[in-house]
Amino acid sequence: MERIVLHIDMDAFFASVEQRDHEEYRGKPVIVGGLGPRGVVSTASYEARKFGVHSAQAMAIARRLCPNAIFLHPDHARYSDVSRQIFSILSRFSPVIEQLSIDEGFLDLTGMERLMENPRVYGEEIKRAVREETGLTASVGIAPNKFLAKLASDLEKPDGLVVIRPEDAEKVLAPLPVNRIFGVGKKTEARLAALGFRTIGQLAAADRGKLAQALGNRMASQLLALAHGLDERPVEPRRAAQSIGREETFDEDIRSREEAEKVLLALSEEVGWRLRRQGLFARTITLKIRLGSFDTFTRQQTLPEPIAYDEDIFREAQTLFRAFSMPPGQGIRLLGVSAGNLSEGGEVSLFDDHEKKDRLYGAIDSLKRRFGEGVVTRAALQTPKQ
Ligand code: TTP
Ligand code: MG
Repeated sequence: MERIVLHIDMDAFFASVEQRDHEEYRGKPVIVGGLGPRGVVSTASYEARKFGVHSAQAMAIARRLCPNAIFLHPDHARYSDVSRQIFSILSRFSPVIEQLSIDEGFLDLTGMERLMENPRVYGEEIKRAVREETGLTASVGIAPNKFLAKLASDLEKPDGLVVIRPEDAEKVLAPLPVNRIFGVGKKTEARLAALGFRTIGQLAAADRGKLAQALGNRMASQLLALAHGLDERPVEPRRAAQSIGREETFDEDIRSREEAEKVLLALSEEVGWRLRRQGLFARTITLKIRLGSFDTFTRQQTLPEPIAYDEDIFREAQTLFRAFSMPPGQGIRLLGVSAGNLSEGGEVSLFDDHEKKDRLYGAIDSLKRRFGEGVVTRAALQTPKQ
């Protein structure tokens, strides 16, 4: 059966919330992200993007490109509230919603033809409801599957609405670069370029046997299907988790930094395992420290790349911990590590870069599934207590 899938993605989400809530920021370049020396841009308003500022860029570079921008620290709690409001609006328009991240999701509109005049008008109604009730603009794509719907929502950002009809899919795809296919990162792009494929149209016309020889059967078929605009993945109703965290309170306050780092490693491994089990990646790592005095501190780092491996999570938690200056004479009562700003990273790591690590973690995770979480831990945790 022909499906109708709608993808909606808020425009410059964090920055737009800030501009909505502060009249004096409107029409001006606004950059949201980590403001410390290792800070990374979470997002930039469209006014700031004109200067070349973009998500995941080092804040130091953004400052150089656009020194007169308004620089803001992200207020995740507020963005999460707005996100909840958006998804509750969307739930009036389809019973089947898959939330992909804080500001984007898929709606399955298949079978709802009688409820809507036509998909475009329905898309306009959804955009209007979101705008009127939240004061924010969104971009919408409507197509016969997820791949095309997501691609469509991006084509006329911001405030866009693009419908790709099944019969137009290949025509729309043909001129686009191959990296518009999800899962095609820098490495796959380079491999495809070496084979002479730069556009999706060129890839669609590729000889299957030759492609399989170069890239393996599985990847060749996946790429070819997508290049022809075919994607069978269903819209799977679910709510994206906002964050995944683990914390531990100690019977006796911890006084050695080394001891604390061992706990952080264990917590990072648990968080990593939970992320990977759900196919999620995180762009923010938060460290929580509660002292013997019950004073509680959180420190947060936003990252250029989404992560899910234990060692990456631990590295961030450790860096945050080392930068934390402990008030003298205090012990640590509780430590916590949490991963936020979650996205479905499965797509990002589908093909390249992570293959080796994915195999390693695949093995570790399958042991954990079979024998319980405690079965595999790192060498550093097994050294006897001094
Ligand atoms: P996106 O939807 O990727 O970006 P955006 O909404 O800011 O801009 P647009 O969709 O119009 O291109 O991400 C949604 C939010 O997630 C974004 O506002 C901030 C956060 N985010 C990060 O913190 N780090 C990142 O690297 C990215 C891409 C997004
Ligand atoms: Mg967005």
